Amino acid sequence: MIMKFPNDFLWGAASAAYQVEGAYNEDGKGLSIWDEFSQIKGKTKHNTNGKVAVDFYHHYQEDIKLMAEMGLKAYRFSISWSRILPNGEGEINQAGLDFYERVIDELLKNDIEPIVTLYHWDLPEKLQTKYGGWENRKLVDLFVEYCRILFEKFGAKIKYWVTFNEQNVFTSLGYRWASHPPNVSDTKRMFQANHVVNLANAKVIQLFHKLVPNEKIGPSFGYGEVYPLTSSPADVLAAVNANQFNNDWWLDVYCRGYYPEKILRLLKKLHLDFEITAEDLKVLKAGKPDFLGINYYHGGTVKAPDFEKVKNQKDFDKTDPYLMAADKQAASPESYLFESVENPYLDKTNWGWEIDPIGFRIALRQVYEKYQLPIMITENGLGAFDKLEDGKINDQYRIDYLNDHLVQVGKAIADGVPVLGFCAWSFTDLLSWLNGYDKRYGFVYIDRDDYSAENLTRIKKQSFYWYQKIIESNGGK
Ligand code: BGP
Repeated sequence: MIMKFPNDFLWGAASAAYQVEGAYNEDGKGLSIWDEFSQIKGKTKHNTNGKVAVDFYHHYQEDIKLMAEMGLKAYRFSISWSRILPNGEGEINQAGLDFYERVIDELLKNDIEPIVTLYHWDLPEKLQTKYGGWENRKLVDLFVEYCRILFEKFGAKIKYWVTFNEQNVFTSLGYRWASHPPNVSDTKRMFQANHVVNLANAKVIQLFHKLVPNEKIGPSFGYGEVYPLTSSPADVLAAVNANQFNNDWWLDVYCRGYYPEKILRLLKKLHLDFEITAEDLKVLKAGKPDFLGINYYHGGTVKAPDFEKVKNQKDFDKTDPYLMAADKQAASPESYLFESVENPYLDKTNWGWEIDPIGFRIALRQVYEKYQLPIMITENGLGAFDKLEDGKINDQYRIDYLNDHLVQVGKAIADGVPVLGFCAWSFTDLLSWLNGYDKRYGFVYIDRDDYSAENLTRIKKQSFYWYQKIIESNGGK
């Protein structure tokens, strides 16, 4: 790769507490909704869970030593709310704060910039059972209080903070598709929970700007550019709709403080709307981020919806589709806007995710040109079945994938997009939320399988040495 990256470019890697830490009930940690959800049979592959994960909790020094050896400039990790506040509110667990302080200090000692995510999906279980989780506005203040503790404690040490990781993903999968906690499948409830998260995001940003005025904060969004299947104007319009529904629905709120009007009107028509007060609008407008975190894996392709098909949906009632539909999913806003199709030009990973490096450049251009905020790439990487052979892992496919994506990041920078850094997903192998431990992402192999966590030995993959060279040469010579 021969690209020009800024001199202070943050070559990084990313992870999340539940996926790496383990020690799920040690040193006073409370349970999270993921600790509970993973107990429900059949929800995750082989019923895997994060009880041990890759035991970063006890291996953090060893892992940070490897990061330093690689030359990593930044490490993005998340803080587990229930390690700080076992009940989500009330008494602070000092041992939890101490753990993160040790991690942060160890990173700083090794000249690695810590990038801290405040919420990567592991809500304290008590807040779900006591208040009903994100559907309840009470969560806004509780989240702000939790963050206040962290800003006061670590504000002087951390330059980059991420509010919510992929709000689009955890609200959809958790409240609409019941494949994440809290295991709900109700589209209306999803929109309600999503609005509460938006308020929490904006309020925390406001607090941050008051308490830590010199540093930066923003959400990490799971962005995917949506293409039209053909150049037929109806398909192009469908892609405009899909981009608004899948991307602007969140990014407009983060960056402009309001929801896209077209989607709001559609939700109203489908009785999927939610309460937005005048005060809410003020809050959303006042909580603008300093940068946007972008997680990029893949985009999508759409064609114009077949309205005849929509009308003929089982139990569809033209006057009141939401209330009359026996299956609430029949009131699908997407079916009025676009129909998702396969892209005939793109290959896929073993897990069926399209591989689209040029889409990355398009995404970065679109996001920057629209919102004019610096971008931190907070995730990008390839999940694969890696094989340990003669003590080595030759993951050339991962090198190719990352190289192709980084080339496009370099081109986007040359196009004029201010990209602050690139956090590969991930540094070590870790738990994939639903796929267990055999979908591997790391530069460092962790010797464990789905069923046992016996040795957890760390082994550097081929890609480790490749990324080391990329960092050393600031993008390659
Ligand atoms: C993102 C999440 C990460 C990570 C990644 C890979 O959506 O922010 O936490 O898990 O996707 O996903 P998966 O593990 O499903 O392959």
